Amino acid sequence: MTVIEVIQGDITAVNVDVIVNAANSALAGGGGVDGAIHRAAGPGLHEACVKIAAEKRKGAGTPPSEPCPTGEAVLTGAFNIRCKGIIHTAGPVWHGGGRGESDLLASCYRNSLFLARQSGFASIAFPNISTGVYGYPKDLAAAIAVKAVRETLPSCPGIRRLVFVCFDRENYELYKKIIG
Ligand code: AR6
Repeated sequence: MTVIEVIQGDITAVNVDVIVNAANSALAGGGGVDGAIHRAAGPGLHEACVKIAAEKRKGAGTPPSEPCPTGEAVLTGAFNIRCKGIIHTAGPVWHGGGRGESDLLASCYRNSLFLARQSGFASIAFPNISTGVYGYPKDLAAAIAVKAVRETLPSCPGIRRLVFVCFDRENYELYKKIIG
């Protein structure tokens, strides 16, 4: 059984094996949690993202595939952050719900967990993907996140602890209510 926790705080300071970044499909860096993770990790993280982006673009056909298509996940080192790795996933931009947003958001959680399992990590922390700049309604996103991890964790027995790290009070209250 995996322990699921909810905390309010900064994901760069959470003591887990791997933290998840709400990135963009270009792995180009940005604001919000992505900005906080890049600042805490230092310039090595940017270099790692540039390298992955270059490799993905080189190996692709026409048009070249994005470094991290929406709903998918890639792993880098953690550099100056005190964990073993960082999983970058690109959440969907909210367009009103008719463009597959819920499936794409669930895929972010599922694919991040599969990547953590494949890498042998025993604990993982998630931010509230897509609920900042990407505009996903927080209540809908929280329900999808919890459902996706509850459905996926049984196939990831090595992951013993999962932490939802909520930055804002509203998300924290929503997750507390769902998880109990
Ligand atoms: N720790 C944990 N959560 C945080 C932190 C932090 N230090 N800082 C912000 N959040 P956002 P998105 C919360 O906008 O909506 C970036 O520019 C925040 O309160 O970071 O998926 C990327 O490069 C919110 O609940 O990510 C992409 O271009 C949640 O993190 C784009 O934004 C997600 O907000 C991705 O947008």
